[in-house]
Amino acid sequence: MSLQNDLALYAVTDRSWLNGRSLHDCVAEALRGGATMVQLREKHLDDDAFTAEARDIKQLCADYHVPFIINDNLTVAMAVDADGIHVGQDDMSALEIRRQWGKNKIVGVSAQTVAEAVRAEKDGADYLGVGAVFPTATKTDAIDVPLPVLRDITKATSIPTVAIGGIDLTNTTQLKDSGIVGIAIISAIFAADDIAAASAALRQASQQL
Ligand code: TZP
Ligand code: MG
Repeated sequence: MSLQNDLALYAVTDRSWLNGRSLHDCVAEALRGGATMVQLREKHLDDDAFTAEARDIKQLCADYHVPFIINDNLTVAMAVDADGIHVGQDDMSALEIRRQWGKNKIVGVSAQTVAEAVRAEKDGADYLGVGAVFPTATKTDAIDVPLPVLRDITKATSIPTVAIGGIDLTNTTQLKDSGIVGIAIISAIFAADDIAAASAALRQASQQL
C-alpha cells in the first residue's frame, strides 16, 4: 500500500478515552473495523513502559499489515523498530530524525500554518498532520486551523496531508475538496462504545473525501 492509502483512517491513541478498557483491545477493535494506520501516543509513560506497550501494539499492527507510528519519542521508536514517528512543531525536526534513524522510516509532522508545512516538507517529512480543524476536547492546547488554511497547506505542499481535530461522522463532508488524503482521529474512534463499528463507518466516510 502507498502511504497515501495508509493515511485514509489514521487511528491515534489516547488512553484517557478508553473508559477502563485495555489499549490493546481497543487498538485491535480499531484495526478490525478498518483503521489503516495507528499512532501510539503516550504523554505520561516513561520510556520503559512506553517501549513495552509499543512492542505489543506493533505486533498487533503487523498482524493487520498496518503501519505503526510512535508519537514524539525517537528512543522508543528506534527501540521497537516502529514503522515511523510523528512529531509536533516543538519536537525534534524531520531532518534530525532522518539523520539519526535513516531514510526508510515514515516521518510525520504536525503543522498549523503554510510556513510550517512547507518547512516540514523541505526537512524531509513524509506526511503532514494538520489541525485542529474542528473543536476538540482531546487536546486542550490544540491550535485552531480554519478550513481555508487547511486547503492552502495542501495546495502549497506535495506530500500527503491528514486533517486532525474533532473529526467525526457529522463533519467529514466539510473536509471534501480540502486536498487531504485521510483523517486522523482519536475520540470518535477510541471513545466509541463499539470501536470497530465506529472505525468502519469513519473509513467509509474517508473514502468519500
Ligand atoms: N492534534 C491536533 S487536534 C488533536 C491532536 C492530537 C486531538 C485530536 O483528537 P480528537 O479526539 O480526534 O479530536
Ligand atoms: Mg509533541
